[in-house]
Amino acid sequence: MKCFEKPLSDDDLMSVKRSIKKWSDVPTSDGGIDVDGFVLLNKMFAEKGRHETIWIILRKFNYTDSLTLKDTYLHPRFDVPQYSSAELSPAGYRFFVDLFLLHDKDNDGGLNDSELATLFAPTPGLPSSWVDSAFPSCTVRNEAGHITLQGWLAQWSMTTFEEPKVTLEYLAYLGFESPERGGTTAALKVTKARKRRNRPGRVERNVFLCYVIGAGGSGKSSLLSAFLNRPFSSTYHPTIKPQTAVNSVELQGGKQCYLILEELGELEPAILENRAKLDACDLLCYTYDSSDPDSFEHIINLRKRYPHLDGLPAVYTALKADQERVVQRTELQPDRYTEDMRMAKPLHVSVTWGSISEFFVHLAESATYPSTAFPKSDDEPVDMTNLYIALGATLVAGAACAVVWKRHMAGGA
Ligand SMILES: Nc1nc2c(ncn2[C@@H]2O[C@H](COP(=O)(O)OP(=O)(O)OP(=O)(O)O)[C@@H](O)[C@H]2O)c(=O)[nH]1
Ligand SMILES: [Mg+2]
Repeated sequence: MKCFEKPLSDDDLMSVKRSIKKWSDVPTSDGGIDVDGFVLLNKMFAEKGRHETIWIILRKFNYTDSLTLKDTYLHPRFDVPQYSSAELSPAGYRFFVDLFLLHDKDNDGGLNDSELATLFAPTPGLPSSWVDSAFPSCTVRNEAGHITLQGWLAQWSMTTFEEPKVTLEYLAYLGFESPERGGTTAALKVTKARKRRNRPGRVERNVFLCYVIGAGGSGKSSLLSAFLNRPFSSTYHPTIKPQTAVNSVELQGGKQCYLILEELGELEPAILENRAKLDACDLLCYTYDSSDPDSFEHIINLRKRYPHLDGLPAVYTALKADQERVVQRTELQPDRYTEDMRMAKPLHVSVTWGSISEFFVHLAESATYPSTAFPKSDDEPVDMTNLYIALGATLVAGAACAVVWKRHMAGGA
């Protein structure tokens, strides 16, 4: 139907199957013919001089005369205007779900190396950005270290957000069929332009980018790894190359979104100076180590050096709350510093606490409702911040209070 735009009659189908059988003992089933049968069929066409039939099939699948995929099919026009972003459409997510399930041959909920190899066989290999980031290390894996369906979808959500053209190219290699015959762009969508960030209300996006910035050793990498549900490790490896972690987060009310956490490493100054990079960023997560007196100062210096950071929504976070809290060697203590800006006070969290997952929901909520992560305006009731005061105090009291936090988080949206 696809190739010749008319159905094959039952008789014709029977005779095709019969010819295949005559030539070899490739099995044919009631359902149809398998890959080997199909290849054999084309071989028969070739040997009988029916080359045009083969070319019709190849061209329908977007091959050129040199047997490569058409450039317009691999690289269709797809523009993402400023302040907008690219995301997968429901058809795009459906395609990647089906692809995962098709290739998870052993049904263990993860793609092992050989399953990944067959999945990517029609492509030039893993996208180069995946190789650079040591795929699948920046997303969710199972105990065996294999990417899960959740991680797979998160990885493609991130790729589409960062490099939509790569997603389009792979959709072509992997054989995405648009329901409306429109090509691979039907698997993507462009989000509504996001201009004024501090306008109250929801940002119409499902994929958010959050830069995690703060002093060396404050616990950023550990936060990224907790986001991917990895067990806590006390060994310290300073981050040099930027590092990302992507996962899905369920917002209050059950809606799901994807959150990309990025630690900037030695590129921190270069990225914070780059307007385009900051435009692409949905939220800043400022971190400091509440057990290190010299940690908070880094945030103060950053805000002084890059005043335009204040144009972005931000969440202040005191990490390592399981450790004893010390006085910061800064003129203003973190609570006072944020209070003076009319910002929410730092949340005290620790990756050693199970409640850390609630913090990621808070980040995703802040990215979705960015006006909540800006200084409070005069006409807003100030007691909104009490939520955070309560949070800071109860959390430091110990992990037992994690439940309290949960209740606060639930009540505070
Ligand atoms: N007790 C405790 N230790 C933590 C916590 N989070 C991180 N650490 C430890 O703090 C050290 C530094 O953590 P990292 O996550 O590597 O810090 P970082 O901010 O990524 O550091 P740079 O990459 O150098 O900027 C490591 O030894 C971690 O194990 C925490 O919540 N509690
Ligand atoms: Mg790090």
